[in-house]
Amino acid sequence: MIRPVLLAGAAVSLGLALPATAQSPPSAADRAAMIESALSAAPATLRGTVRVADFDGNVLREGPPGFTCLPAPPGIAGPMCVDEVWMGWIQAWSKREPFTVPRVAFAYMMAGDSATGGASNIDPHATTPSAANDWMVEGPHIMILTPDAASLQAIGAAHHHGGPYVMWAGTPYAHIMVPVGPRPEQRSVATAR
Ligand SMILES: [Cu+2]
Repeated sequence: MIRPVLLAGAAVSLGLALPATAQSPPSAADRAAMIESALSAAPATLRGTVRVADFDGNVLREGPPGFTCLPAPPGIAGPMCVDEVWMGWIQAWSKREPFTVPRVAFAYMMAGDSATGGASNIDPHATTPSAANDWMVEGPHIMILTPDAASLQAIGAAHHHGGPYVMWAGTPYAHIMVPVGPRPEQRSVATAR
């Protein structure tokens, strides 16, 4: 479950096309809800200790260097736990800045995308499903960044065979998606009349 109202400020700093809202420090209940959302993305091996932050960079729970879990942003993707390289990737993606993958890097989305989230598999900046943008609501998955363009090419973008595939191929934000759980119901696409 996601709570978009709580995360409206976060969406603004993520660069999503949502109306700006006044920022105030999250209440204790909001913090608890964000932590619960963020930790739903963690594998059991990290859940007990991992750092939790919001998209404004506020640390909601301290943890060791390495992974940071983030709550689900409203309307896109889902909660995720990312390493340091992926943190830089999120910044670059949200600000539409260049990004060069320095090394293999990992992210967990063990809760999958939010039912009201997901992403276009081809357009890194699409914010809603369309008939043309191959919108995906993925189930539980792991995400891998690699500087190896040949590997991305070999894996390819086709995502209906159950195995790994590349999201946002041919962009600076290309990454490997590794499904590890059932794919949920997909969002419906608004059609023009
Ligand atoms: Cu993902």
